[in-house]
Amino acid sequence: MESTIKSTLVQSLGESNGEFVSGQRIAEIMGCSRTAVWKHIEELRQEGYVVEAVRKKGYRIMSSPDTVSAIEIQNGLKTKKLGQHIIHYDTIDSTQKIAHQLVQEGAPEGTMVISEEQTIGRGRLTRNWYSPKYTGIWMSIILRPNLPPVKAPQFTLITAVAVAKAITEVTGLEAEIKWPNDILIQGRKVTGILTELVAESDRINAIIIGIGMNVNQTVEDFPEELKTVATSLLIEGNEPSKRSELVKEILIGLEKYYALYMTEGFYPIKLLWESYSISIGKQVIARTFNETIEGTALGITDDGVLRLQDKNNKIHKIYSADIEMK
Ligand code: BTX
Repeated sequence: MESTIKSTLVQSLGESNGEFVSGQRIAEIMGCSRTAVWKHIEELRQEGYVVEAVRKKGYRIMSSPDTVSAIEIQNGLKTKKLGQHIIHYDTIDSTQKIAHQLVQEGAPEGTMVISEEQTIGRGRLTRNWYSPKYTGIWMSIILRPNLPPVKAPQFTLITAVAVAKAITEVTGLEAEIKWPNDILIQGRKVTGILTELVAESDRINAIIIGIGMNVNQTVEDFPEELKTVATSLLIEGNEPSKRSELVKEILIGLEKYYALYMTEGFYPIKLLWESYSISIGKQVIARTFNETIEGTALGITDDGVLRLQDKNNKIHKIYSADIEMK
């Protein structure tokens, strides 16, 4: 089915909040005959929607397939920019790679790439990100803030707050942030964030925020080397979650915190971030590019840089590192 027809149909049924919508009404909204409406409903059913049809009452959607298609995400999405333009794949090598291409083509702020599966999902440095089909959220969002490039790392922290909040809103689970880019539940990684910068001399051209979230995997679904370090929302909460709902919450939160940051600076984000942080006040080992420092994580600066106090009471500023909790 053509995606605009499908989108109008799903939206007109969705906006009735579980009430029946008559075939006549749908035909008016869509500008087609009632027979055509019936045909489109049949096509929706073939794509996994459960649609109830009752004579003289009309149609209503009982359940939608768990995809992260643009239609599912945009249905009822209350954002101004983020996610208003979505490119959805069934399978792709990496959504970050596609987002970089879109940036070069001039894609507007808020453009998002999402895939049901990634075959070469990327982590930081040269690491891989395991992104199996239909069970997680693998997405990249393009932002174009008018800021100098040094501000880019703060976007990892803004995103972490939006993601942690979305997890709690949708599942009730408590997510924690480990500086700078891990979201953990019960000490295991449920989400990774990869912030990449495209800069022109002294200005940001674009920031590409990659989010990888494990949603409906079971322990058996993870490869051996991840079984003890990774987790999913299903494993932690014993209930499957609808991925499109989580994506919507992430987009709403990210738009809100991004706007807050652009108007009031990093300080309010810092406070929110600290409320989710598990590293602060703890003994940690920070492995930076060229050294390993052990000490107490004191907190983050007003710029989002980690402050670490070693055993000689020297305070180090850590801009980028892997953190191990002791
Ligand atoms: P990171 O470098 O902090 O974490 C990568 C490490 O995390 C891996 O070396 C591995 O040990 C572990 N890992 C790999 N896959 C998973 C997983 N599914 N769950 C938990 N742990 C895992 C984190 O990098 C940033 C990840 C961003 C991923 C998104 S997905 C959408 C976008 N497109 C893309 O290619 N990457 C980003």
